[in-house]
Amino acid sequence: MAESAAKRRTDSGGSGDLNVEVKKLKPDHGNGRQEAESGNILSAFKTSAVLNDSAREKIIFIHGKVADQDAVVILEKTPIRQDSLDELFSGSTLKLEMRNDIYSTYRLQAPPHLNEIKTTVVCPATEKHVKKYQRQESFLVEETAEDYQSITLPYIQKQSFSVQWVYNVLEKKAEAERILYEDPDPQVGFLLLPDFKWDQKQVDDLYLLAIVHQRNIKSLRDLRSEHLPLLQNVLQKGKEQILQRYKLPASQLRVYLHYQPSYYHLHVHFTKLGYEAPGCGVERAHLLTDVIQNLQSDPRYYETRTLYFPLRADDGLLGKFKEAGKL
Ligand code: GTA
Repeated sequence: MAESAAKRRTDSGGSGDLNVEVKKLKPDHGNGRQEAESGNILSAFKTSAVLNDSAREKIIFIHGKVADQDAVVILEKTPIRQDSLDELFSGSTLKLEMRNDIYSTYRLQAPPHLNEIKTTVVCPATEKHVKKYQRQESFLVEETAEDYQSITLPYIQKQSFSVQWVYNVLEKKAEAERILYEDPDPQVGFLLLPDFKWDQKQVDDLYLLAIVHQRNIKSLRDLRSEHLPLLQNVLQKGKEQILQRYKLPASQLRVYLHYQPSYYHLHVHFTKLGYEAPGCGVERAHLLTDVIQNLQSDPRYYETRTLYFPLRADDGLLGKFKEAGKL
């Protein structure tokens, strides 16, 4: 996140008081009907542990409880927008910290609407969510085609995160107003919408997701040459939409799939090239253009190849690879 981080504020505002306004979302029990309420879900949040934090990225992942339900809260300082600078300079109070020769430092107190904290709440959170956000060592796994069939596939069929949120998006039961584009074709169609990591305030950290309509493609591993029209369509129309809406040409985009993903319904990440999005490293991200070429040269490329990916120390799948003597 180096480029964006450099643009973020370095004054944390001090006390750690949680005085943020959030929309309270009633758990939707899987049917996607969410009711927005005014109020502050975090006023009832009791912190039990900080799972991870980064002073450089200005982000903290917290585990706690809301009533008797486990929850994970992610607080993240957002980048300073260029178009807010005039208001920031004229509408803030400035407190001098020190002055020395030509150098001086201040604490700038910005108007509240220019000093928001992006807040993500996962509630109720499963143990798997808590583990996902916890700081942990990672290990690189080597997965042959046979390992996928005997270790990974049985594991993900039983243990993966629910994809209910994906179905809610596809069925317009949630986030319908956030959808930027839809190609409704059942075979090659997809929806394009902002990833929930992006607050859409600036394009510096642009992050969109393309979620395909086909429901039987779990991940990169399931891709075959028959999926080429789908992948080409996502790449082409995704790029066109981003150029039209955000004036970003394809040369400014990183378009990729994760292997392993967290959610086993095929989706493609579109991020701005200069933004180091979580999970964009070579050990996890596969450029869509490479995926297309690999399938063009070998229709069974992803069925047969050994694939490498990182897993966190207490990931159950890592345990399965260890049990099988693969690590
Ligand atoms: N629009 O409800 C949703 C939603 N959910 C539940 C997930 N996503 C959603 N988008 C919308 N609505 O990019 C997004 C995720 C992710 C993508 C799934 O779907 O933000 P993936 O299957 O390849 O899984 O992609 P991935 O990349 O592991 O998931 P994720 O959540 O991005 O986690 C990777 C790492 O990113 C985490 O370990 C953590 O370090 C970091 N991270 C996660 N969430 C946040 C956050 N809110 N803010 C900052 N960093 C985060």
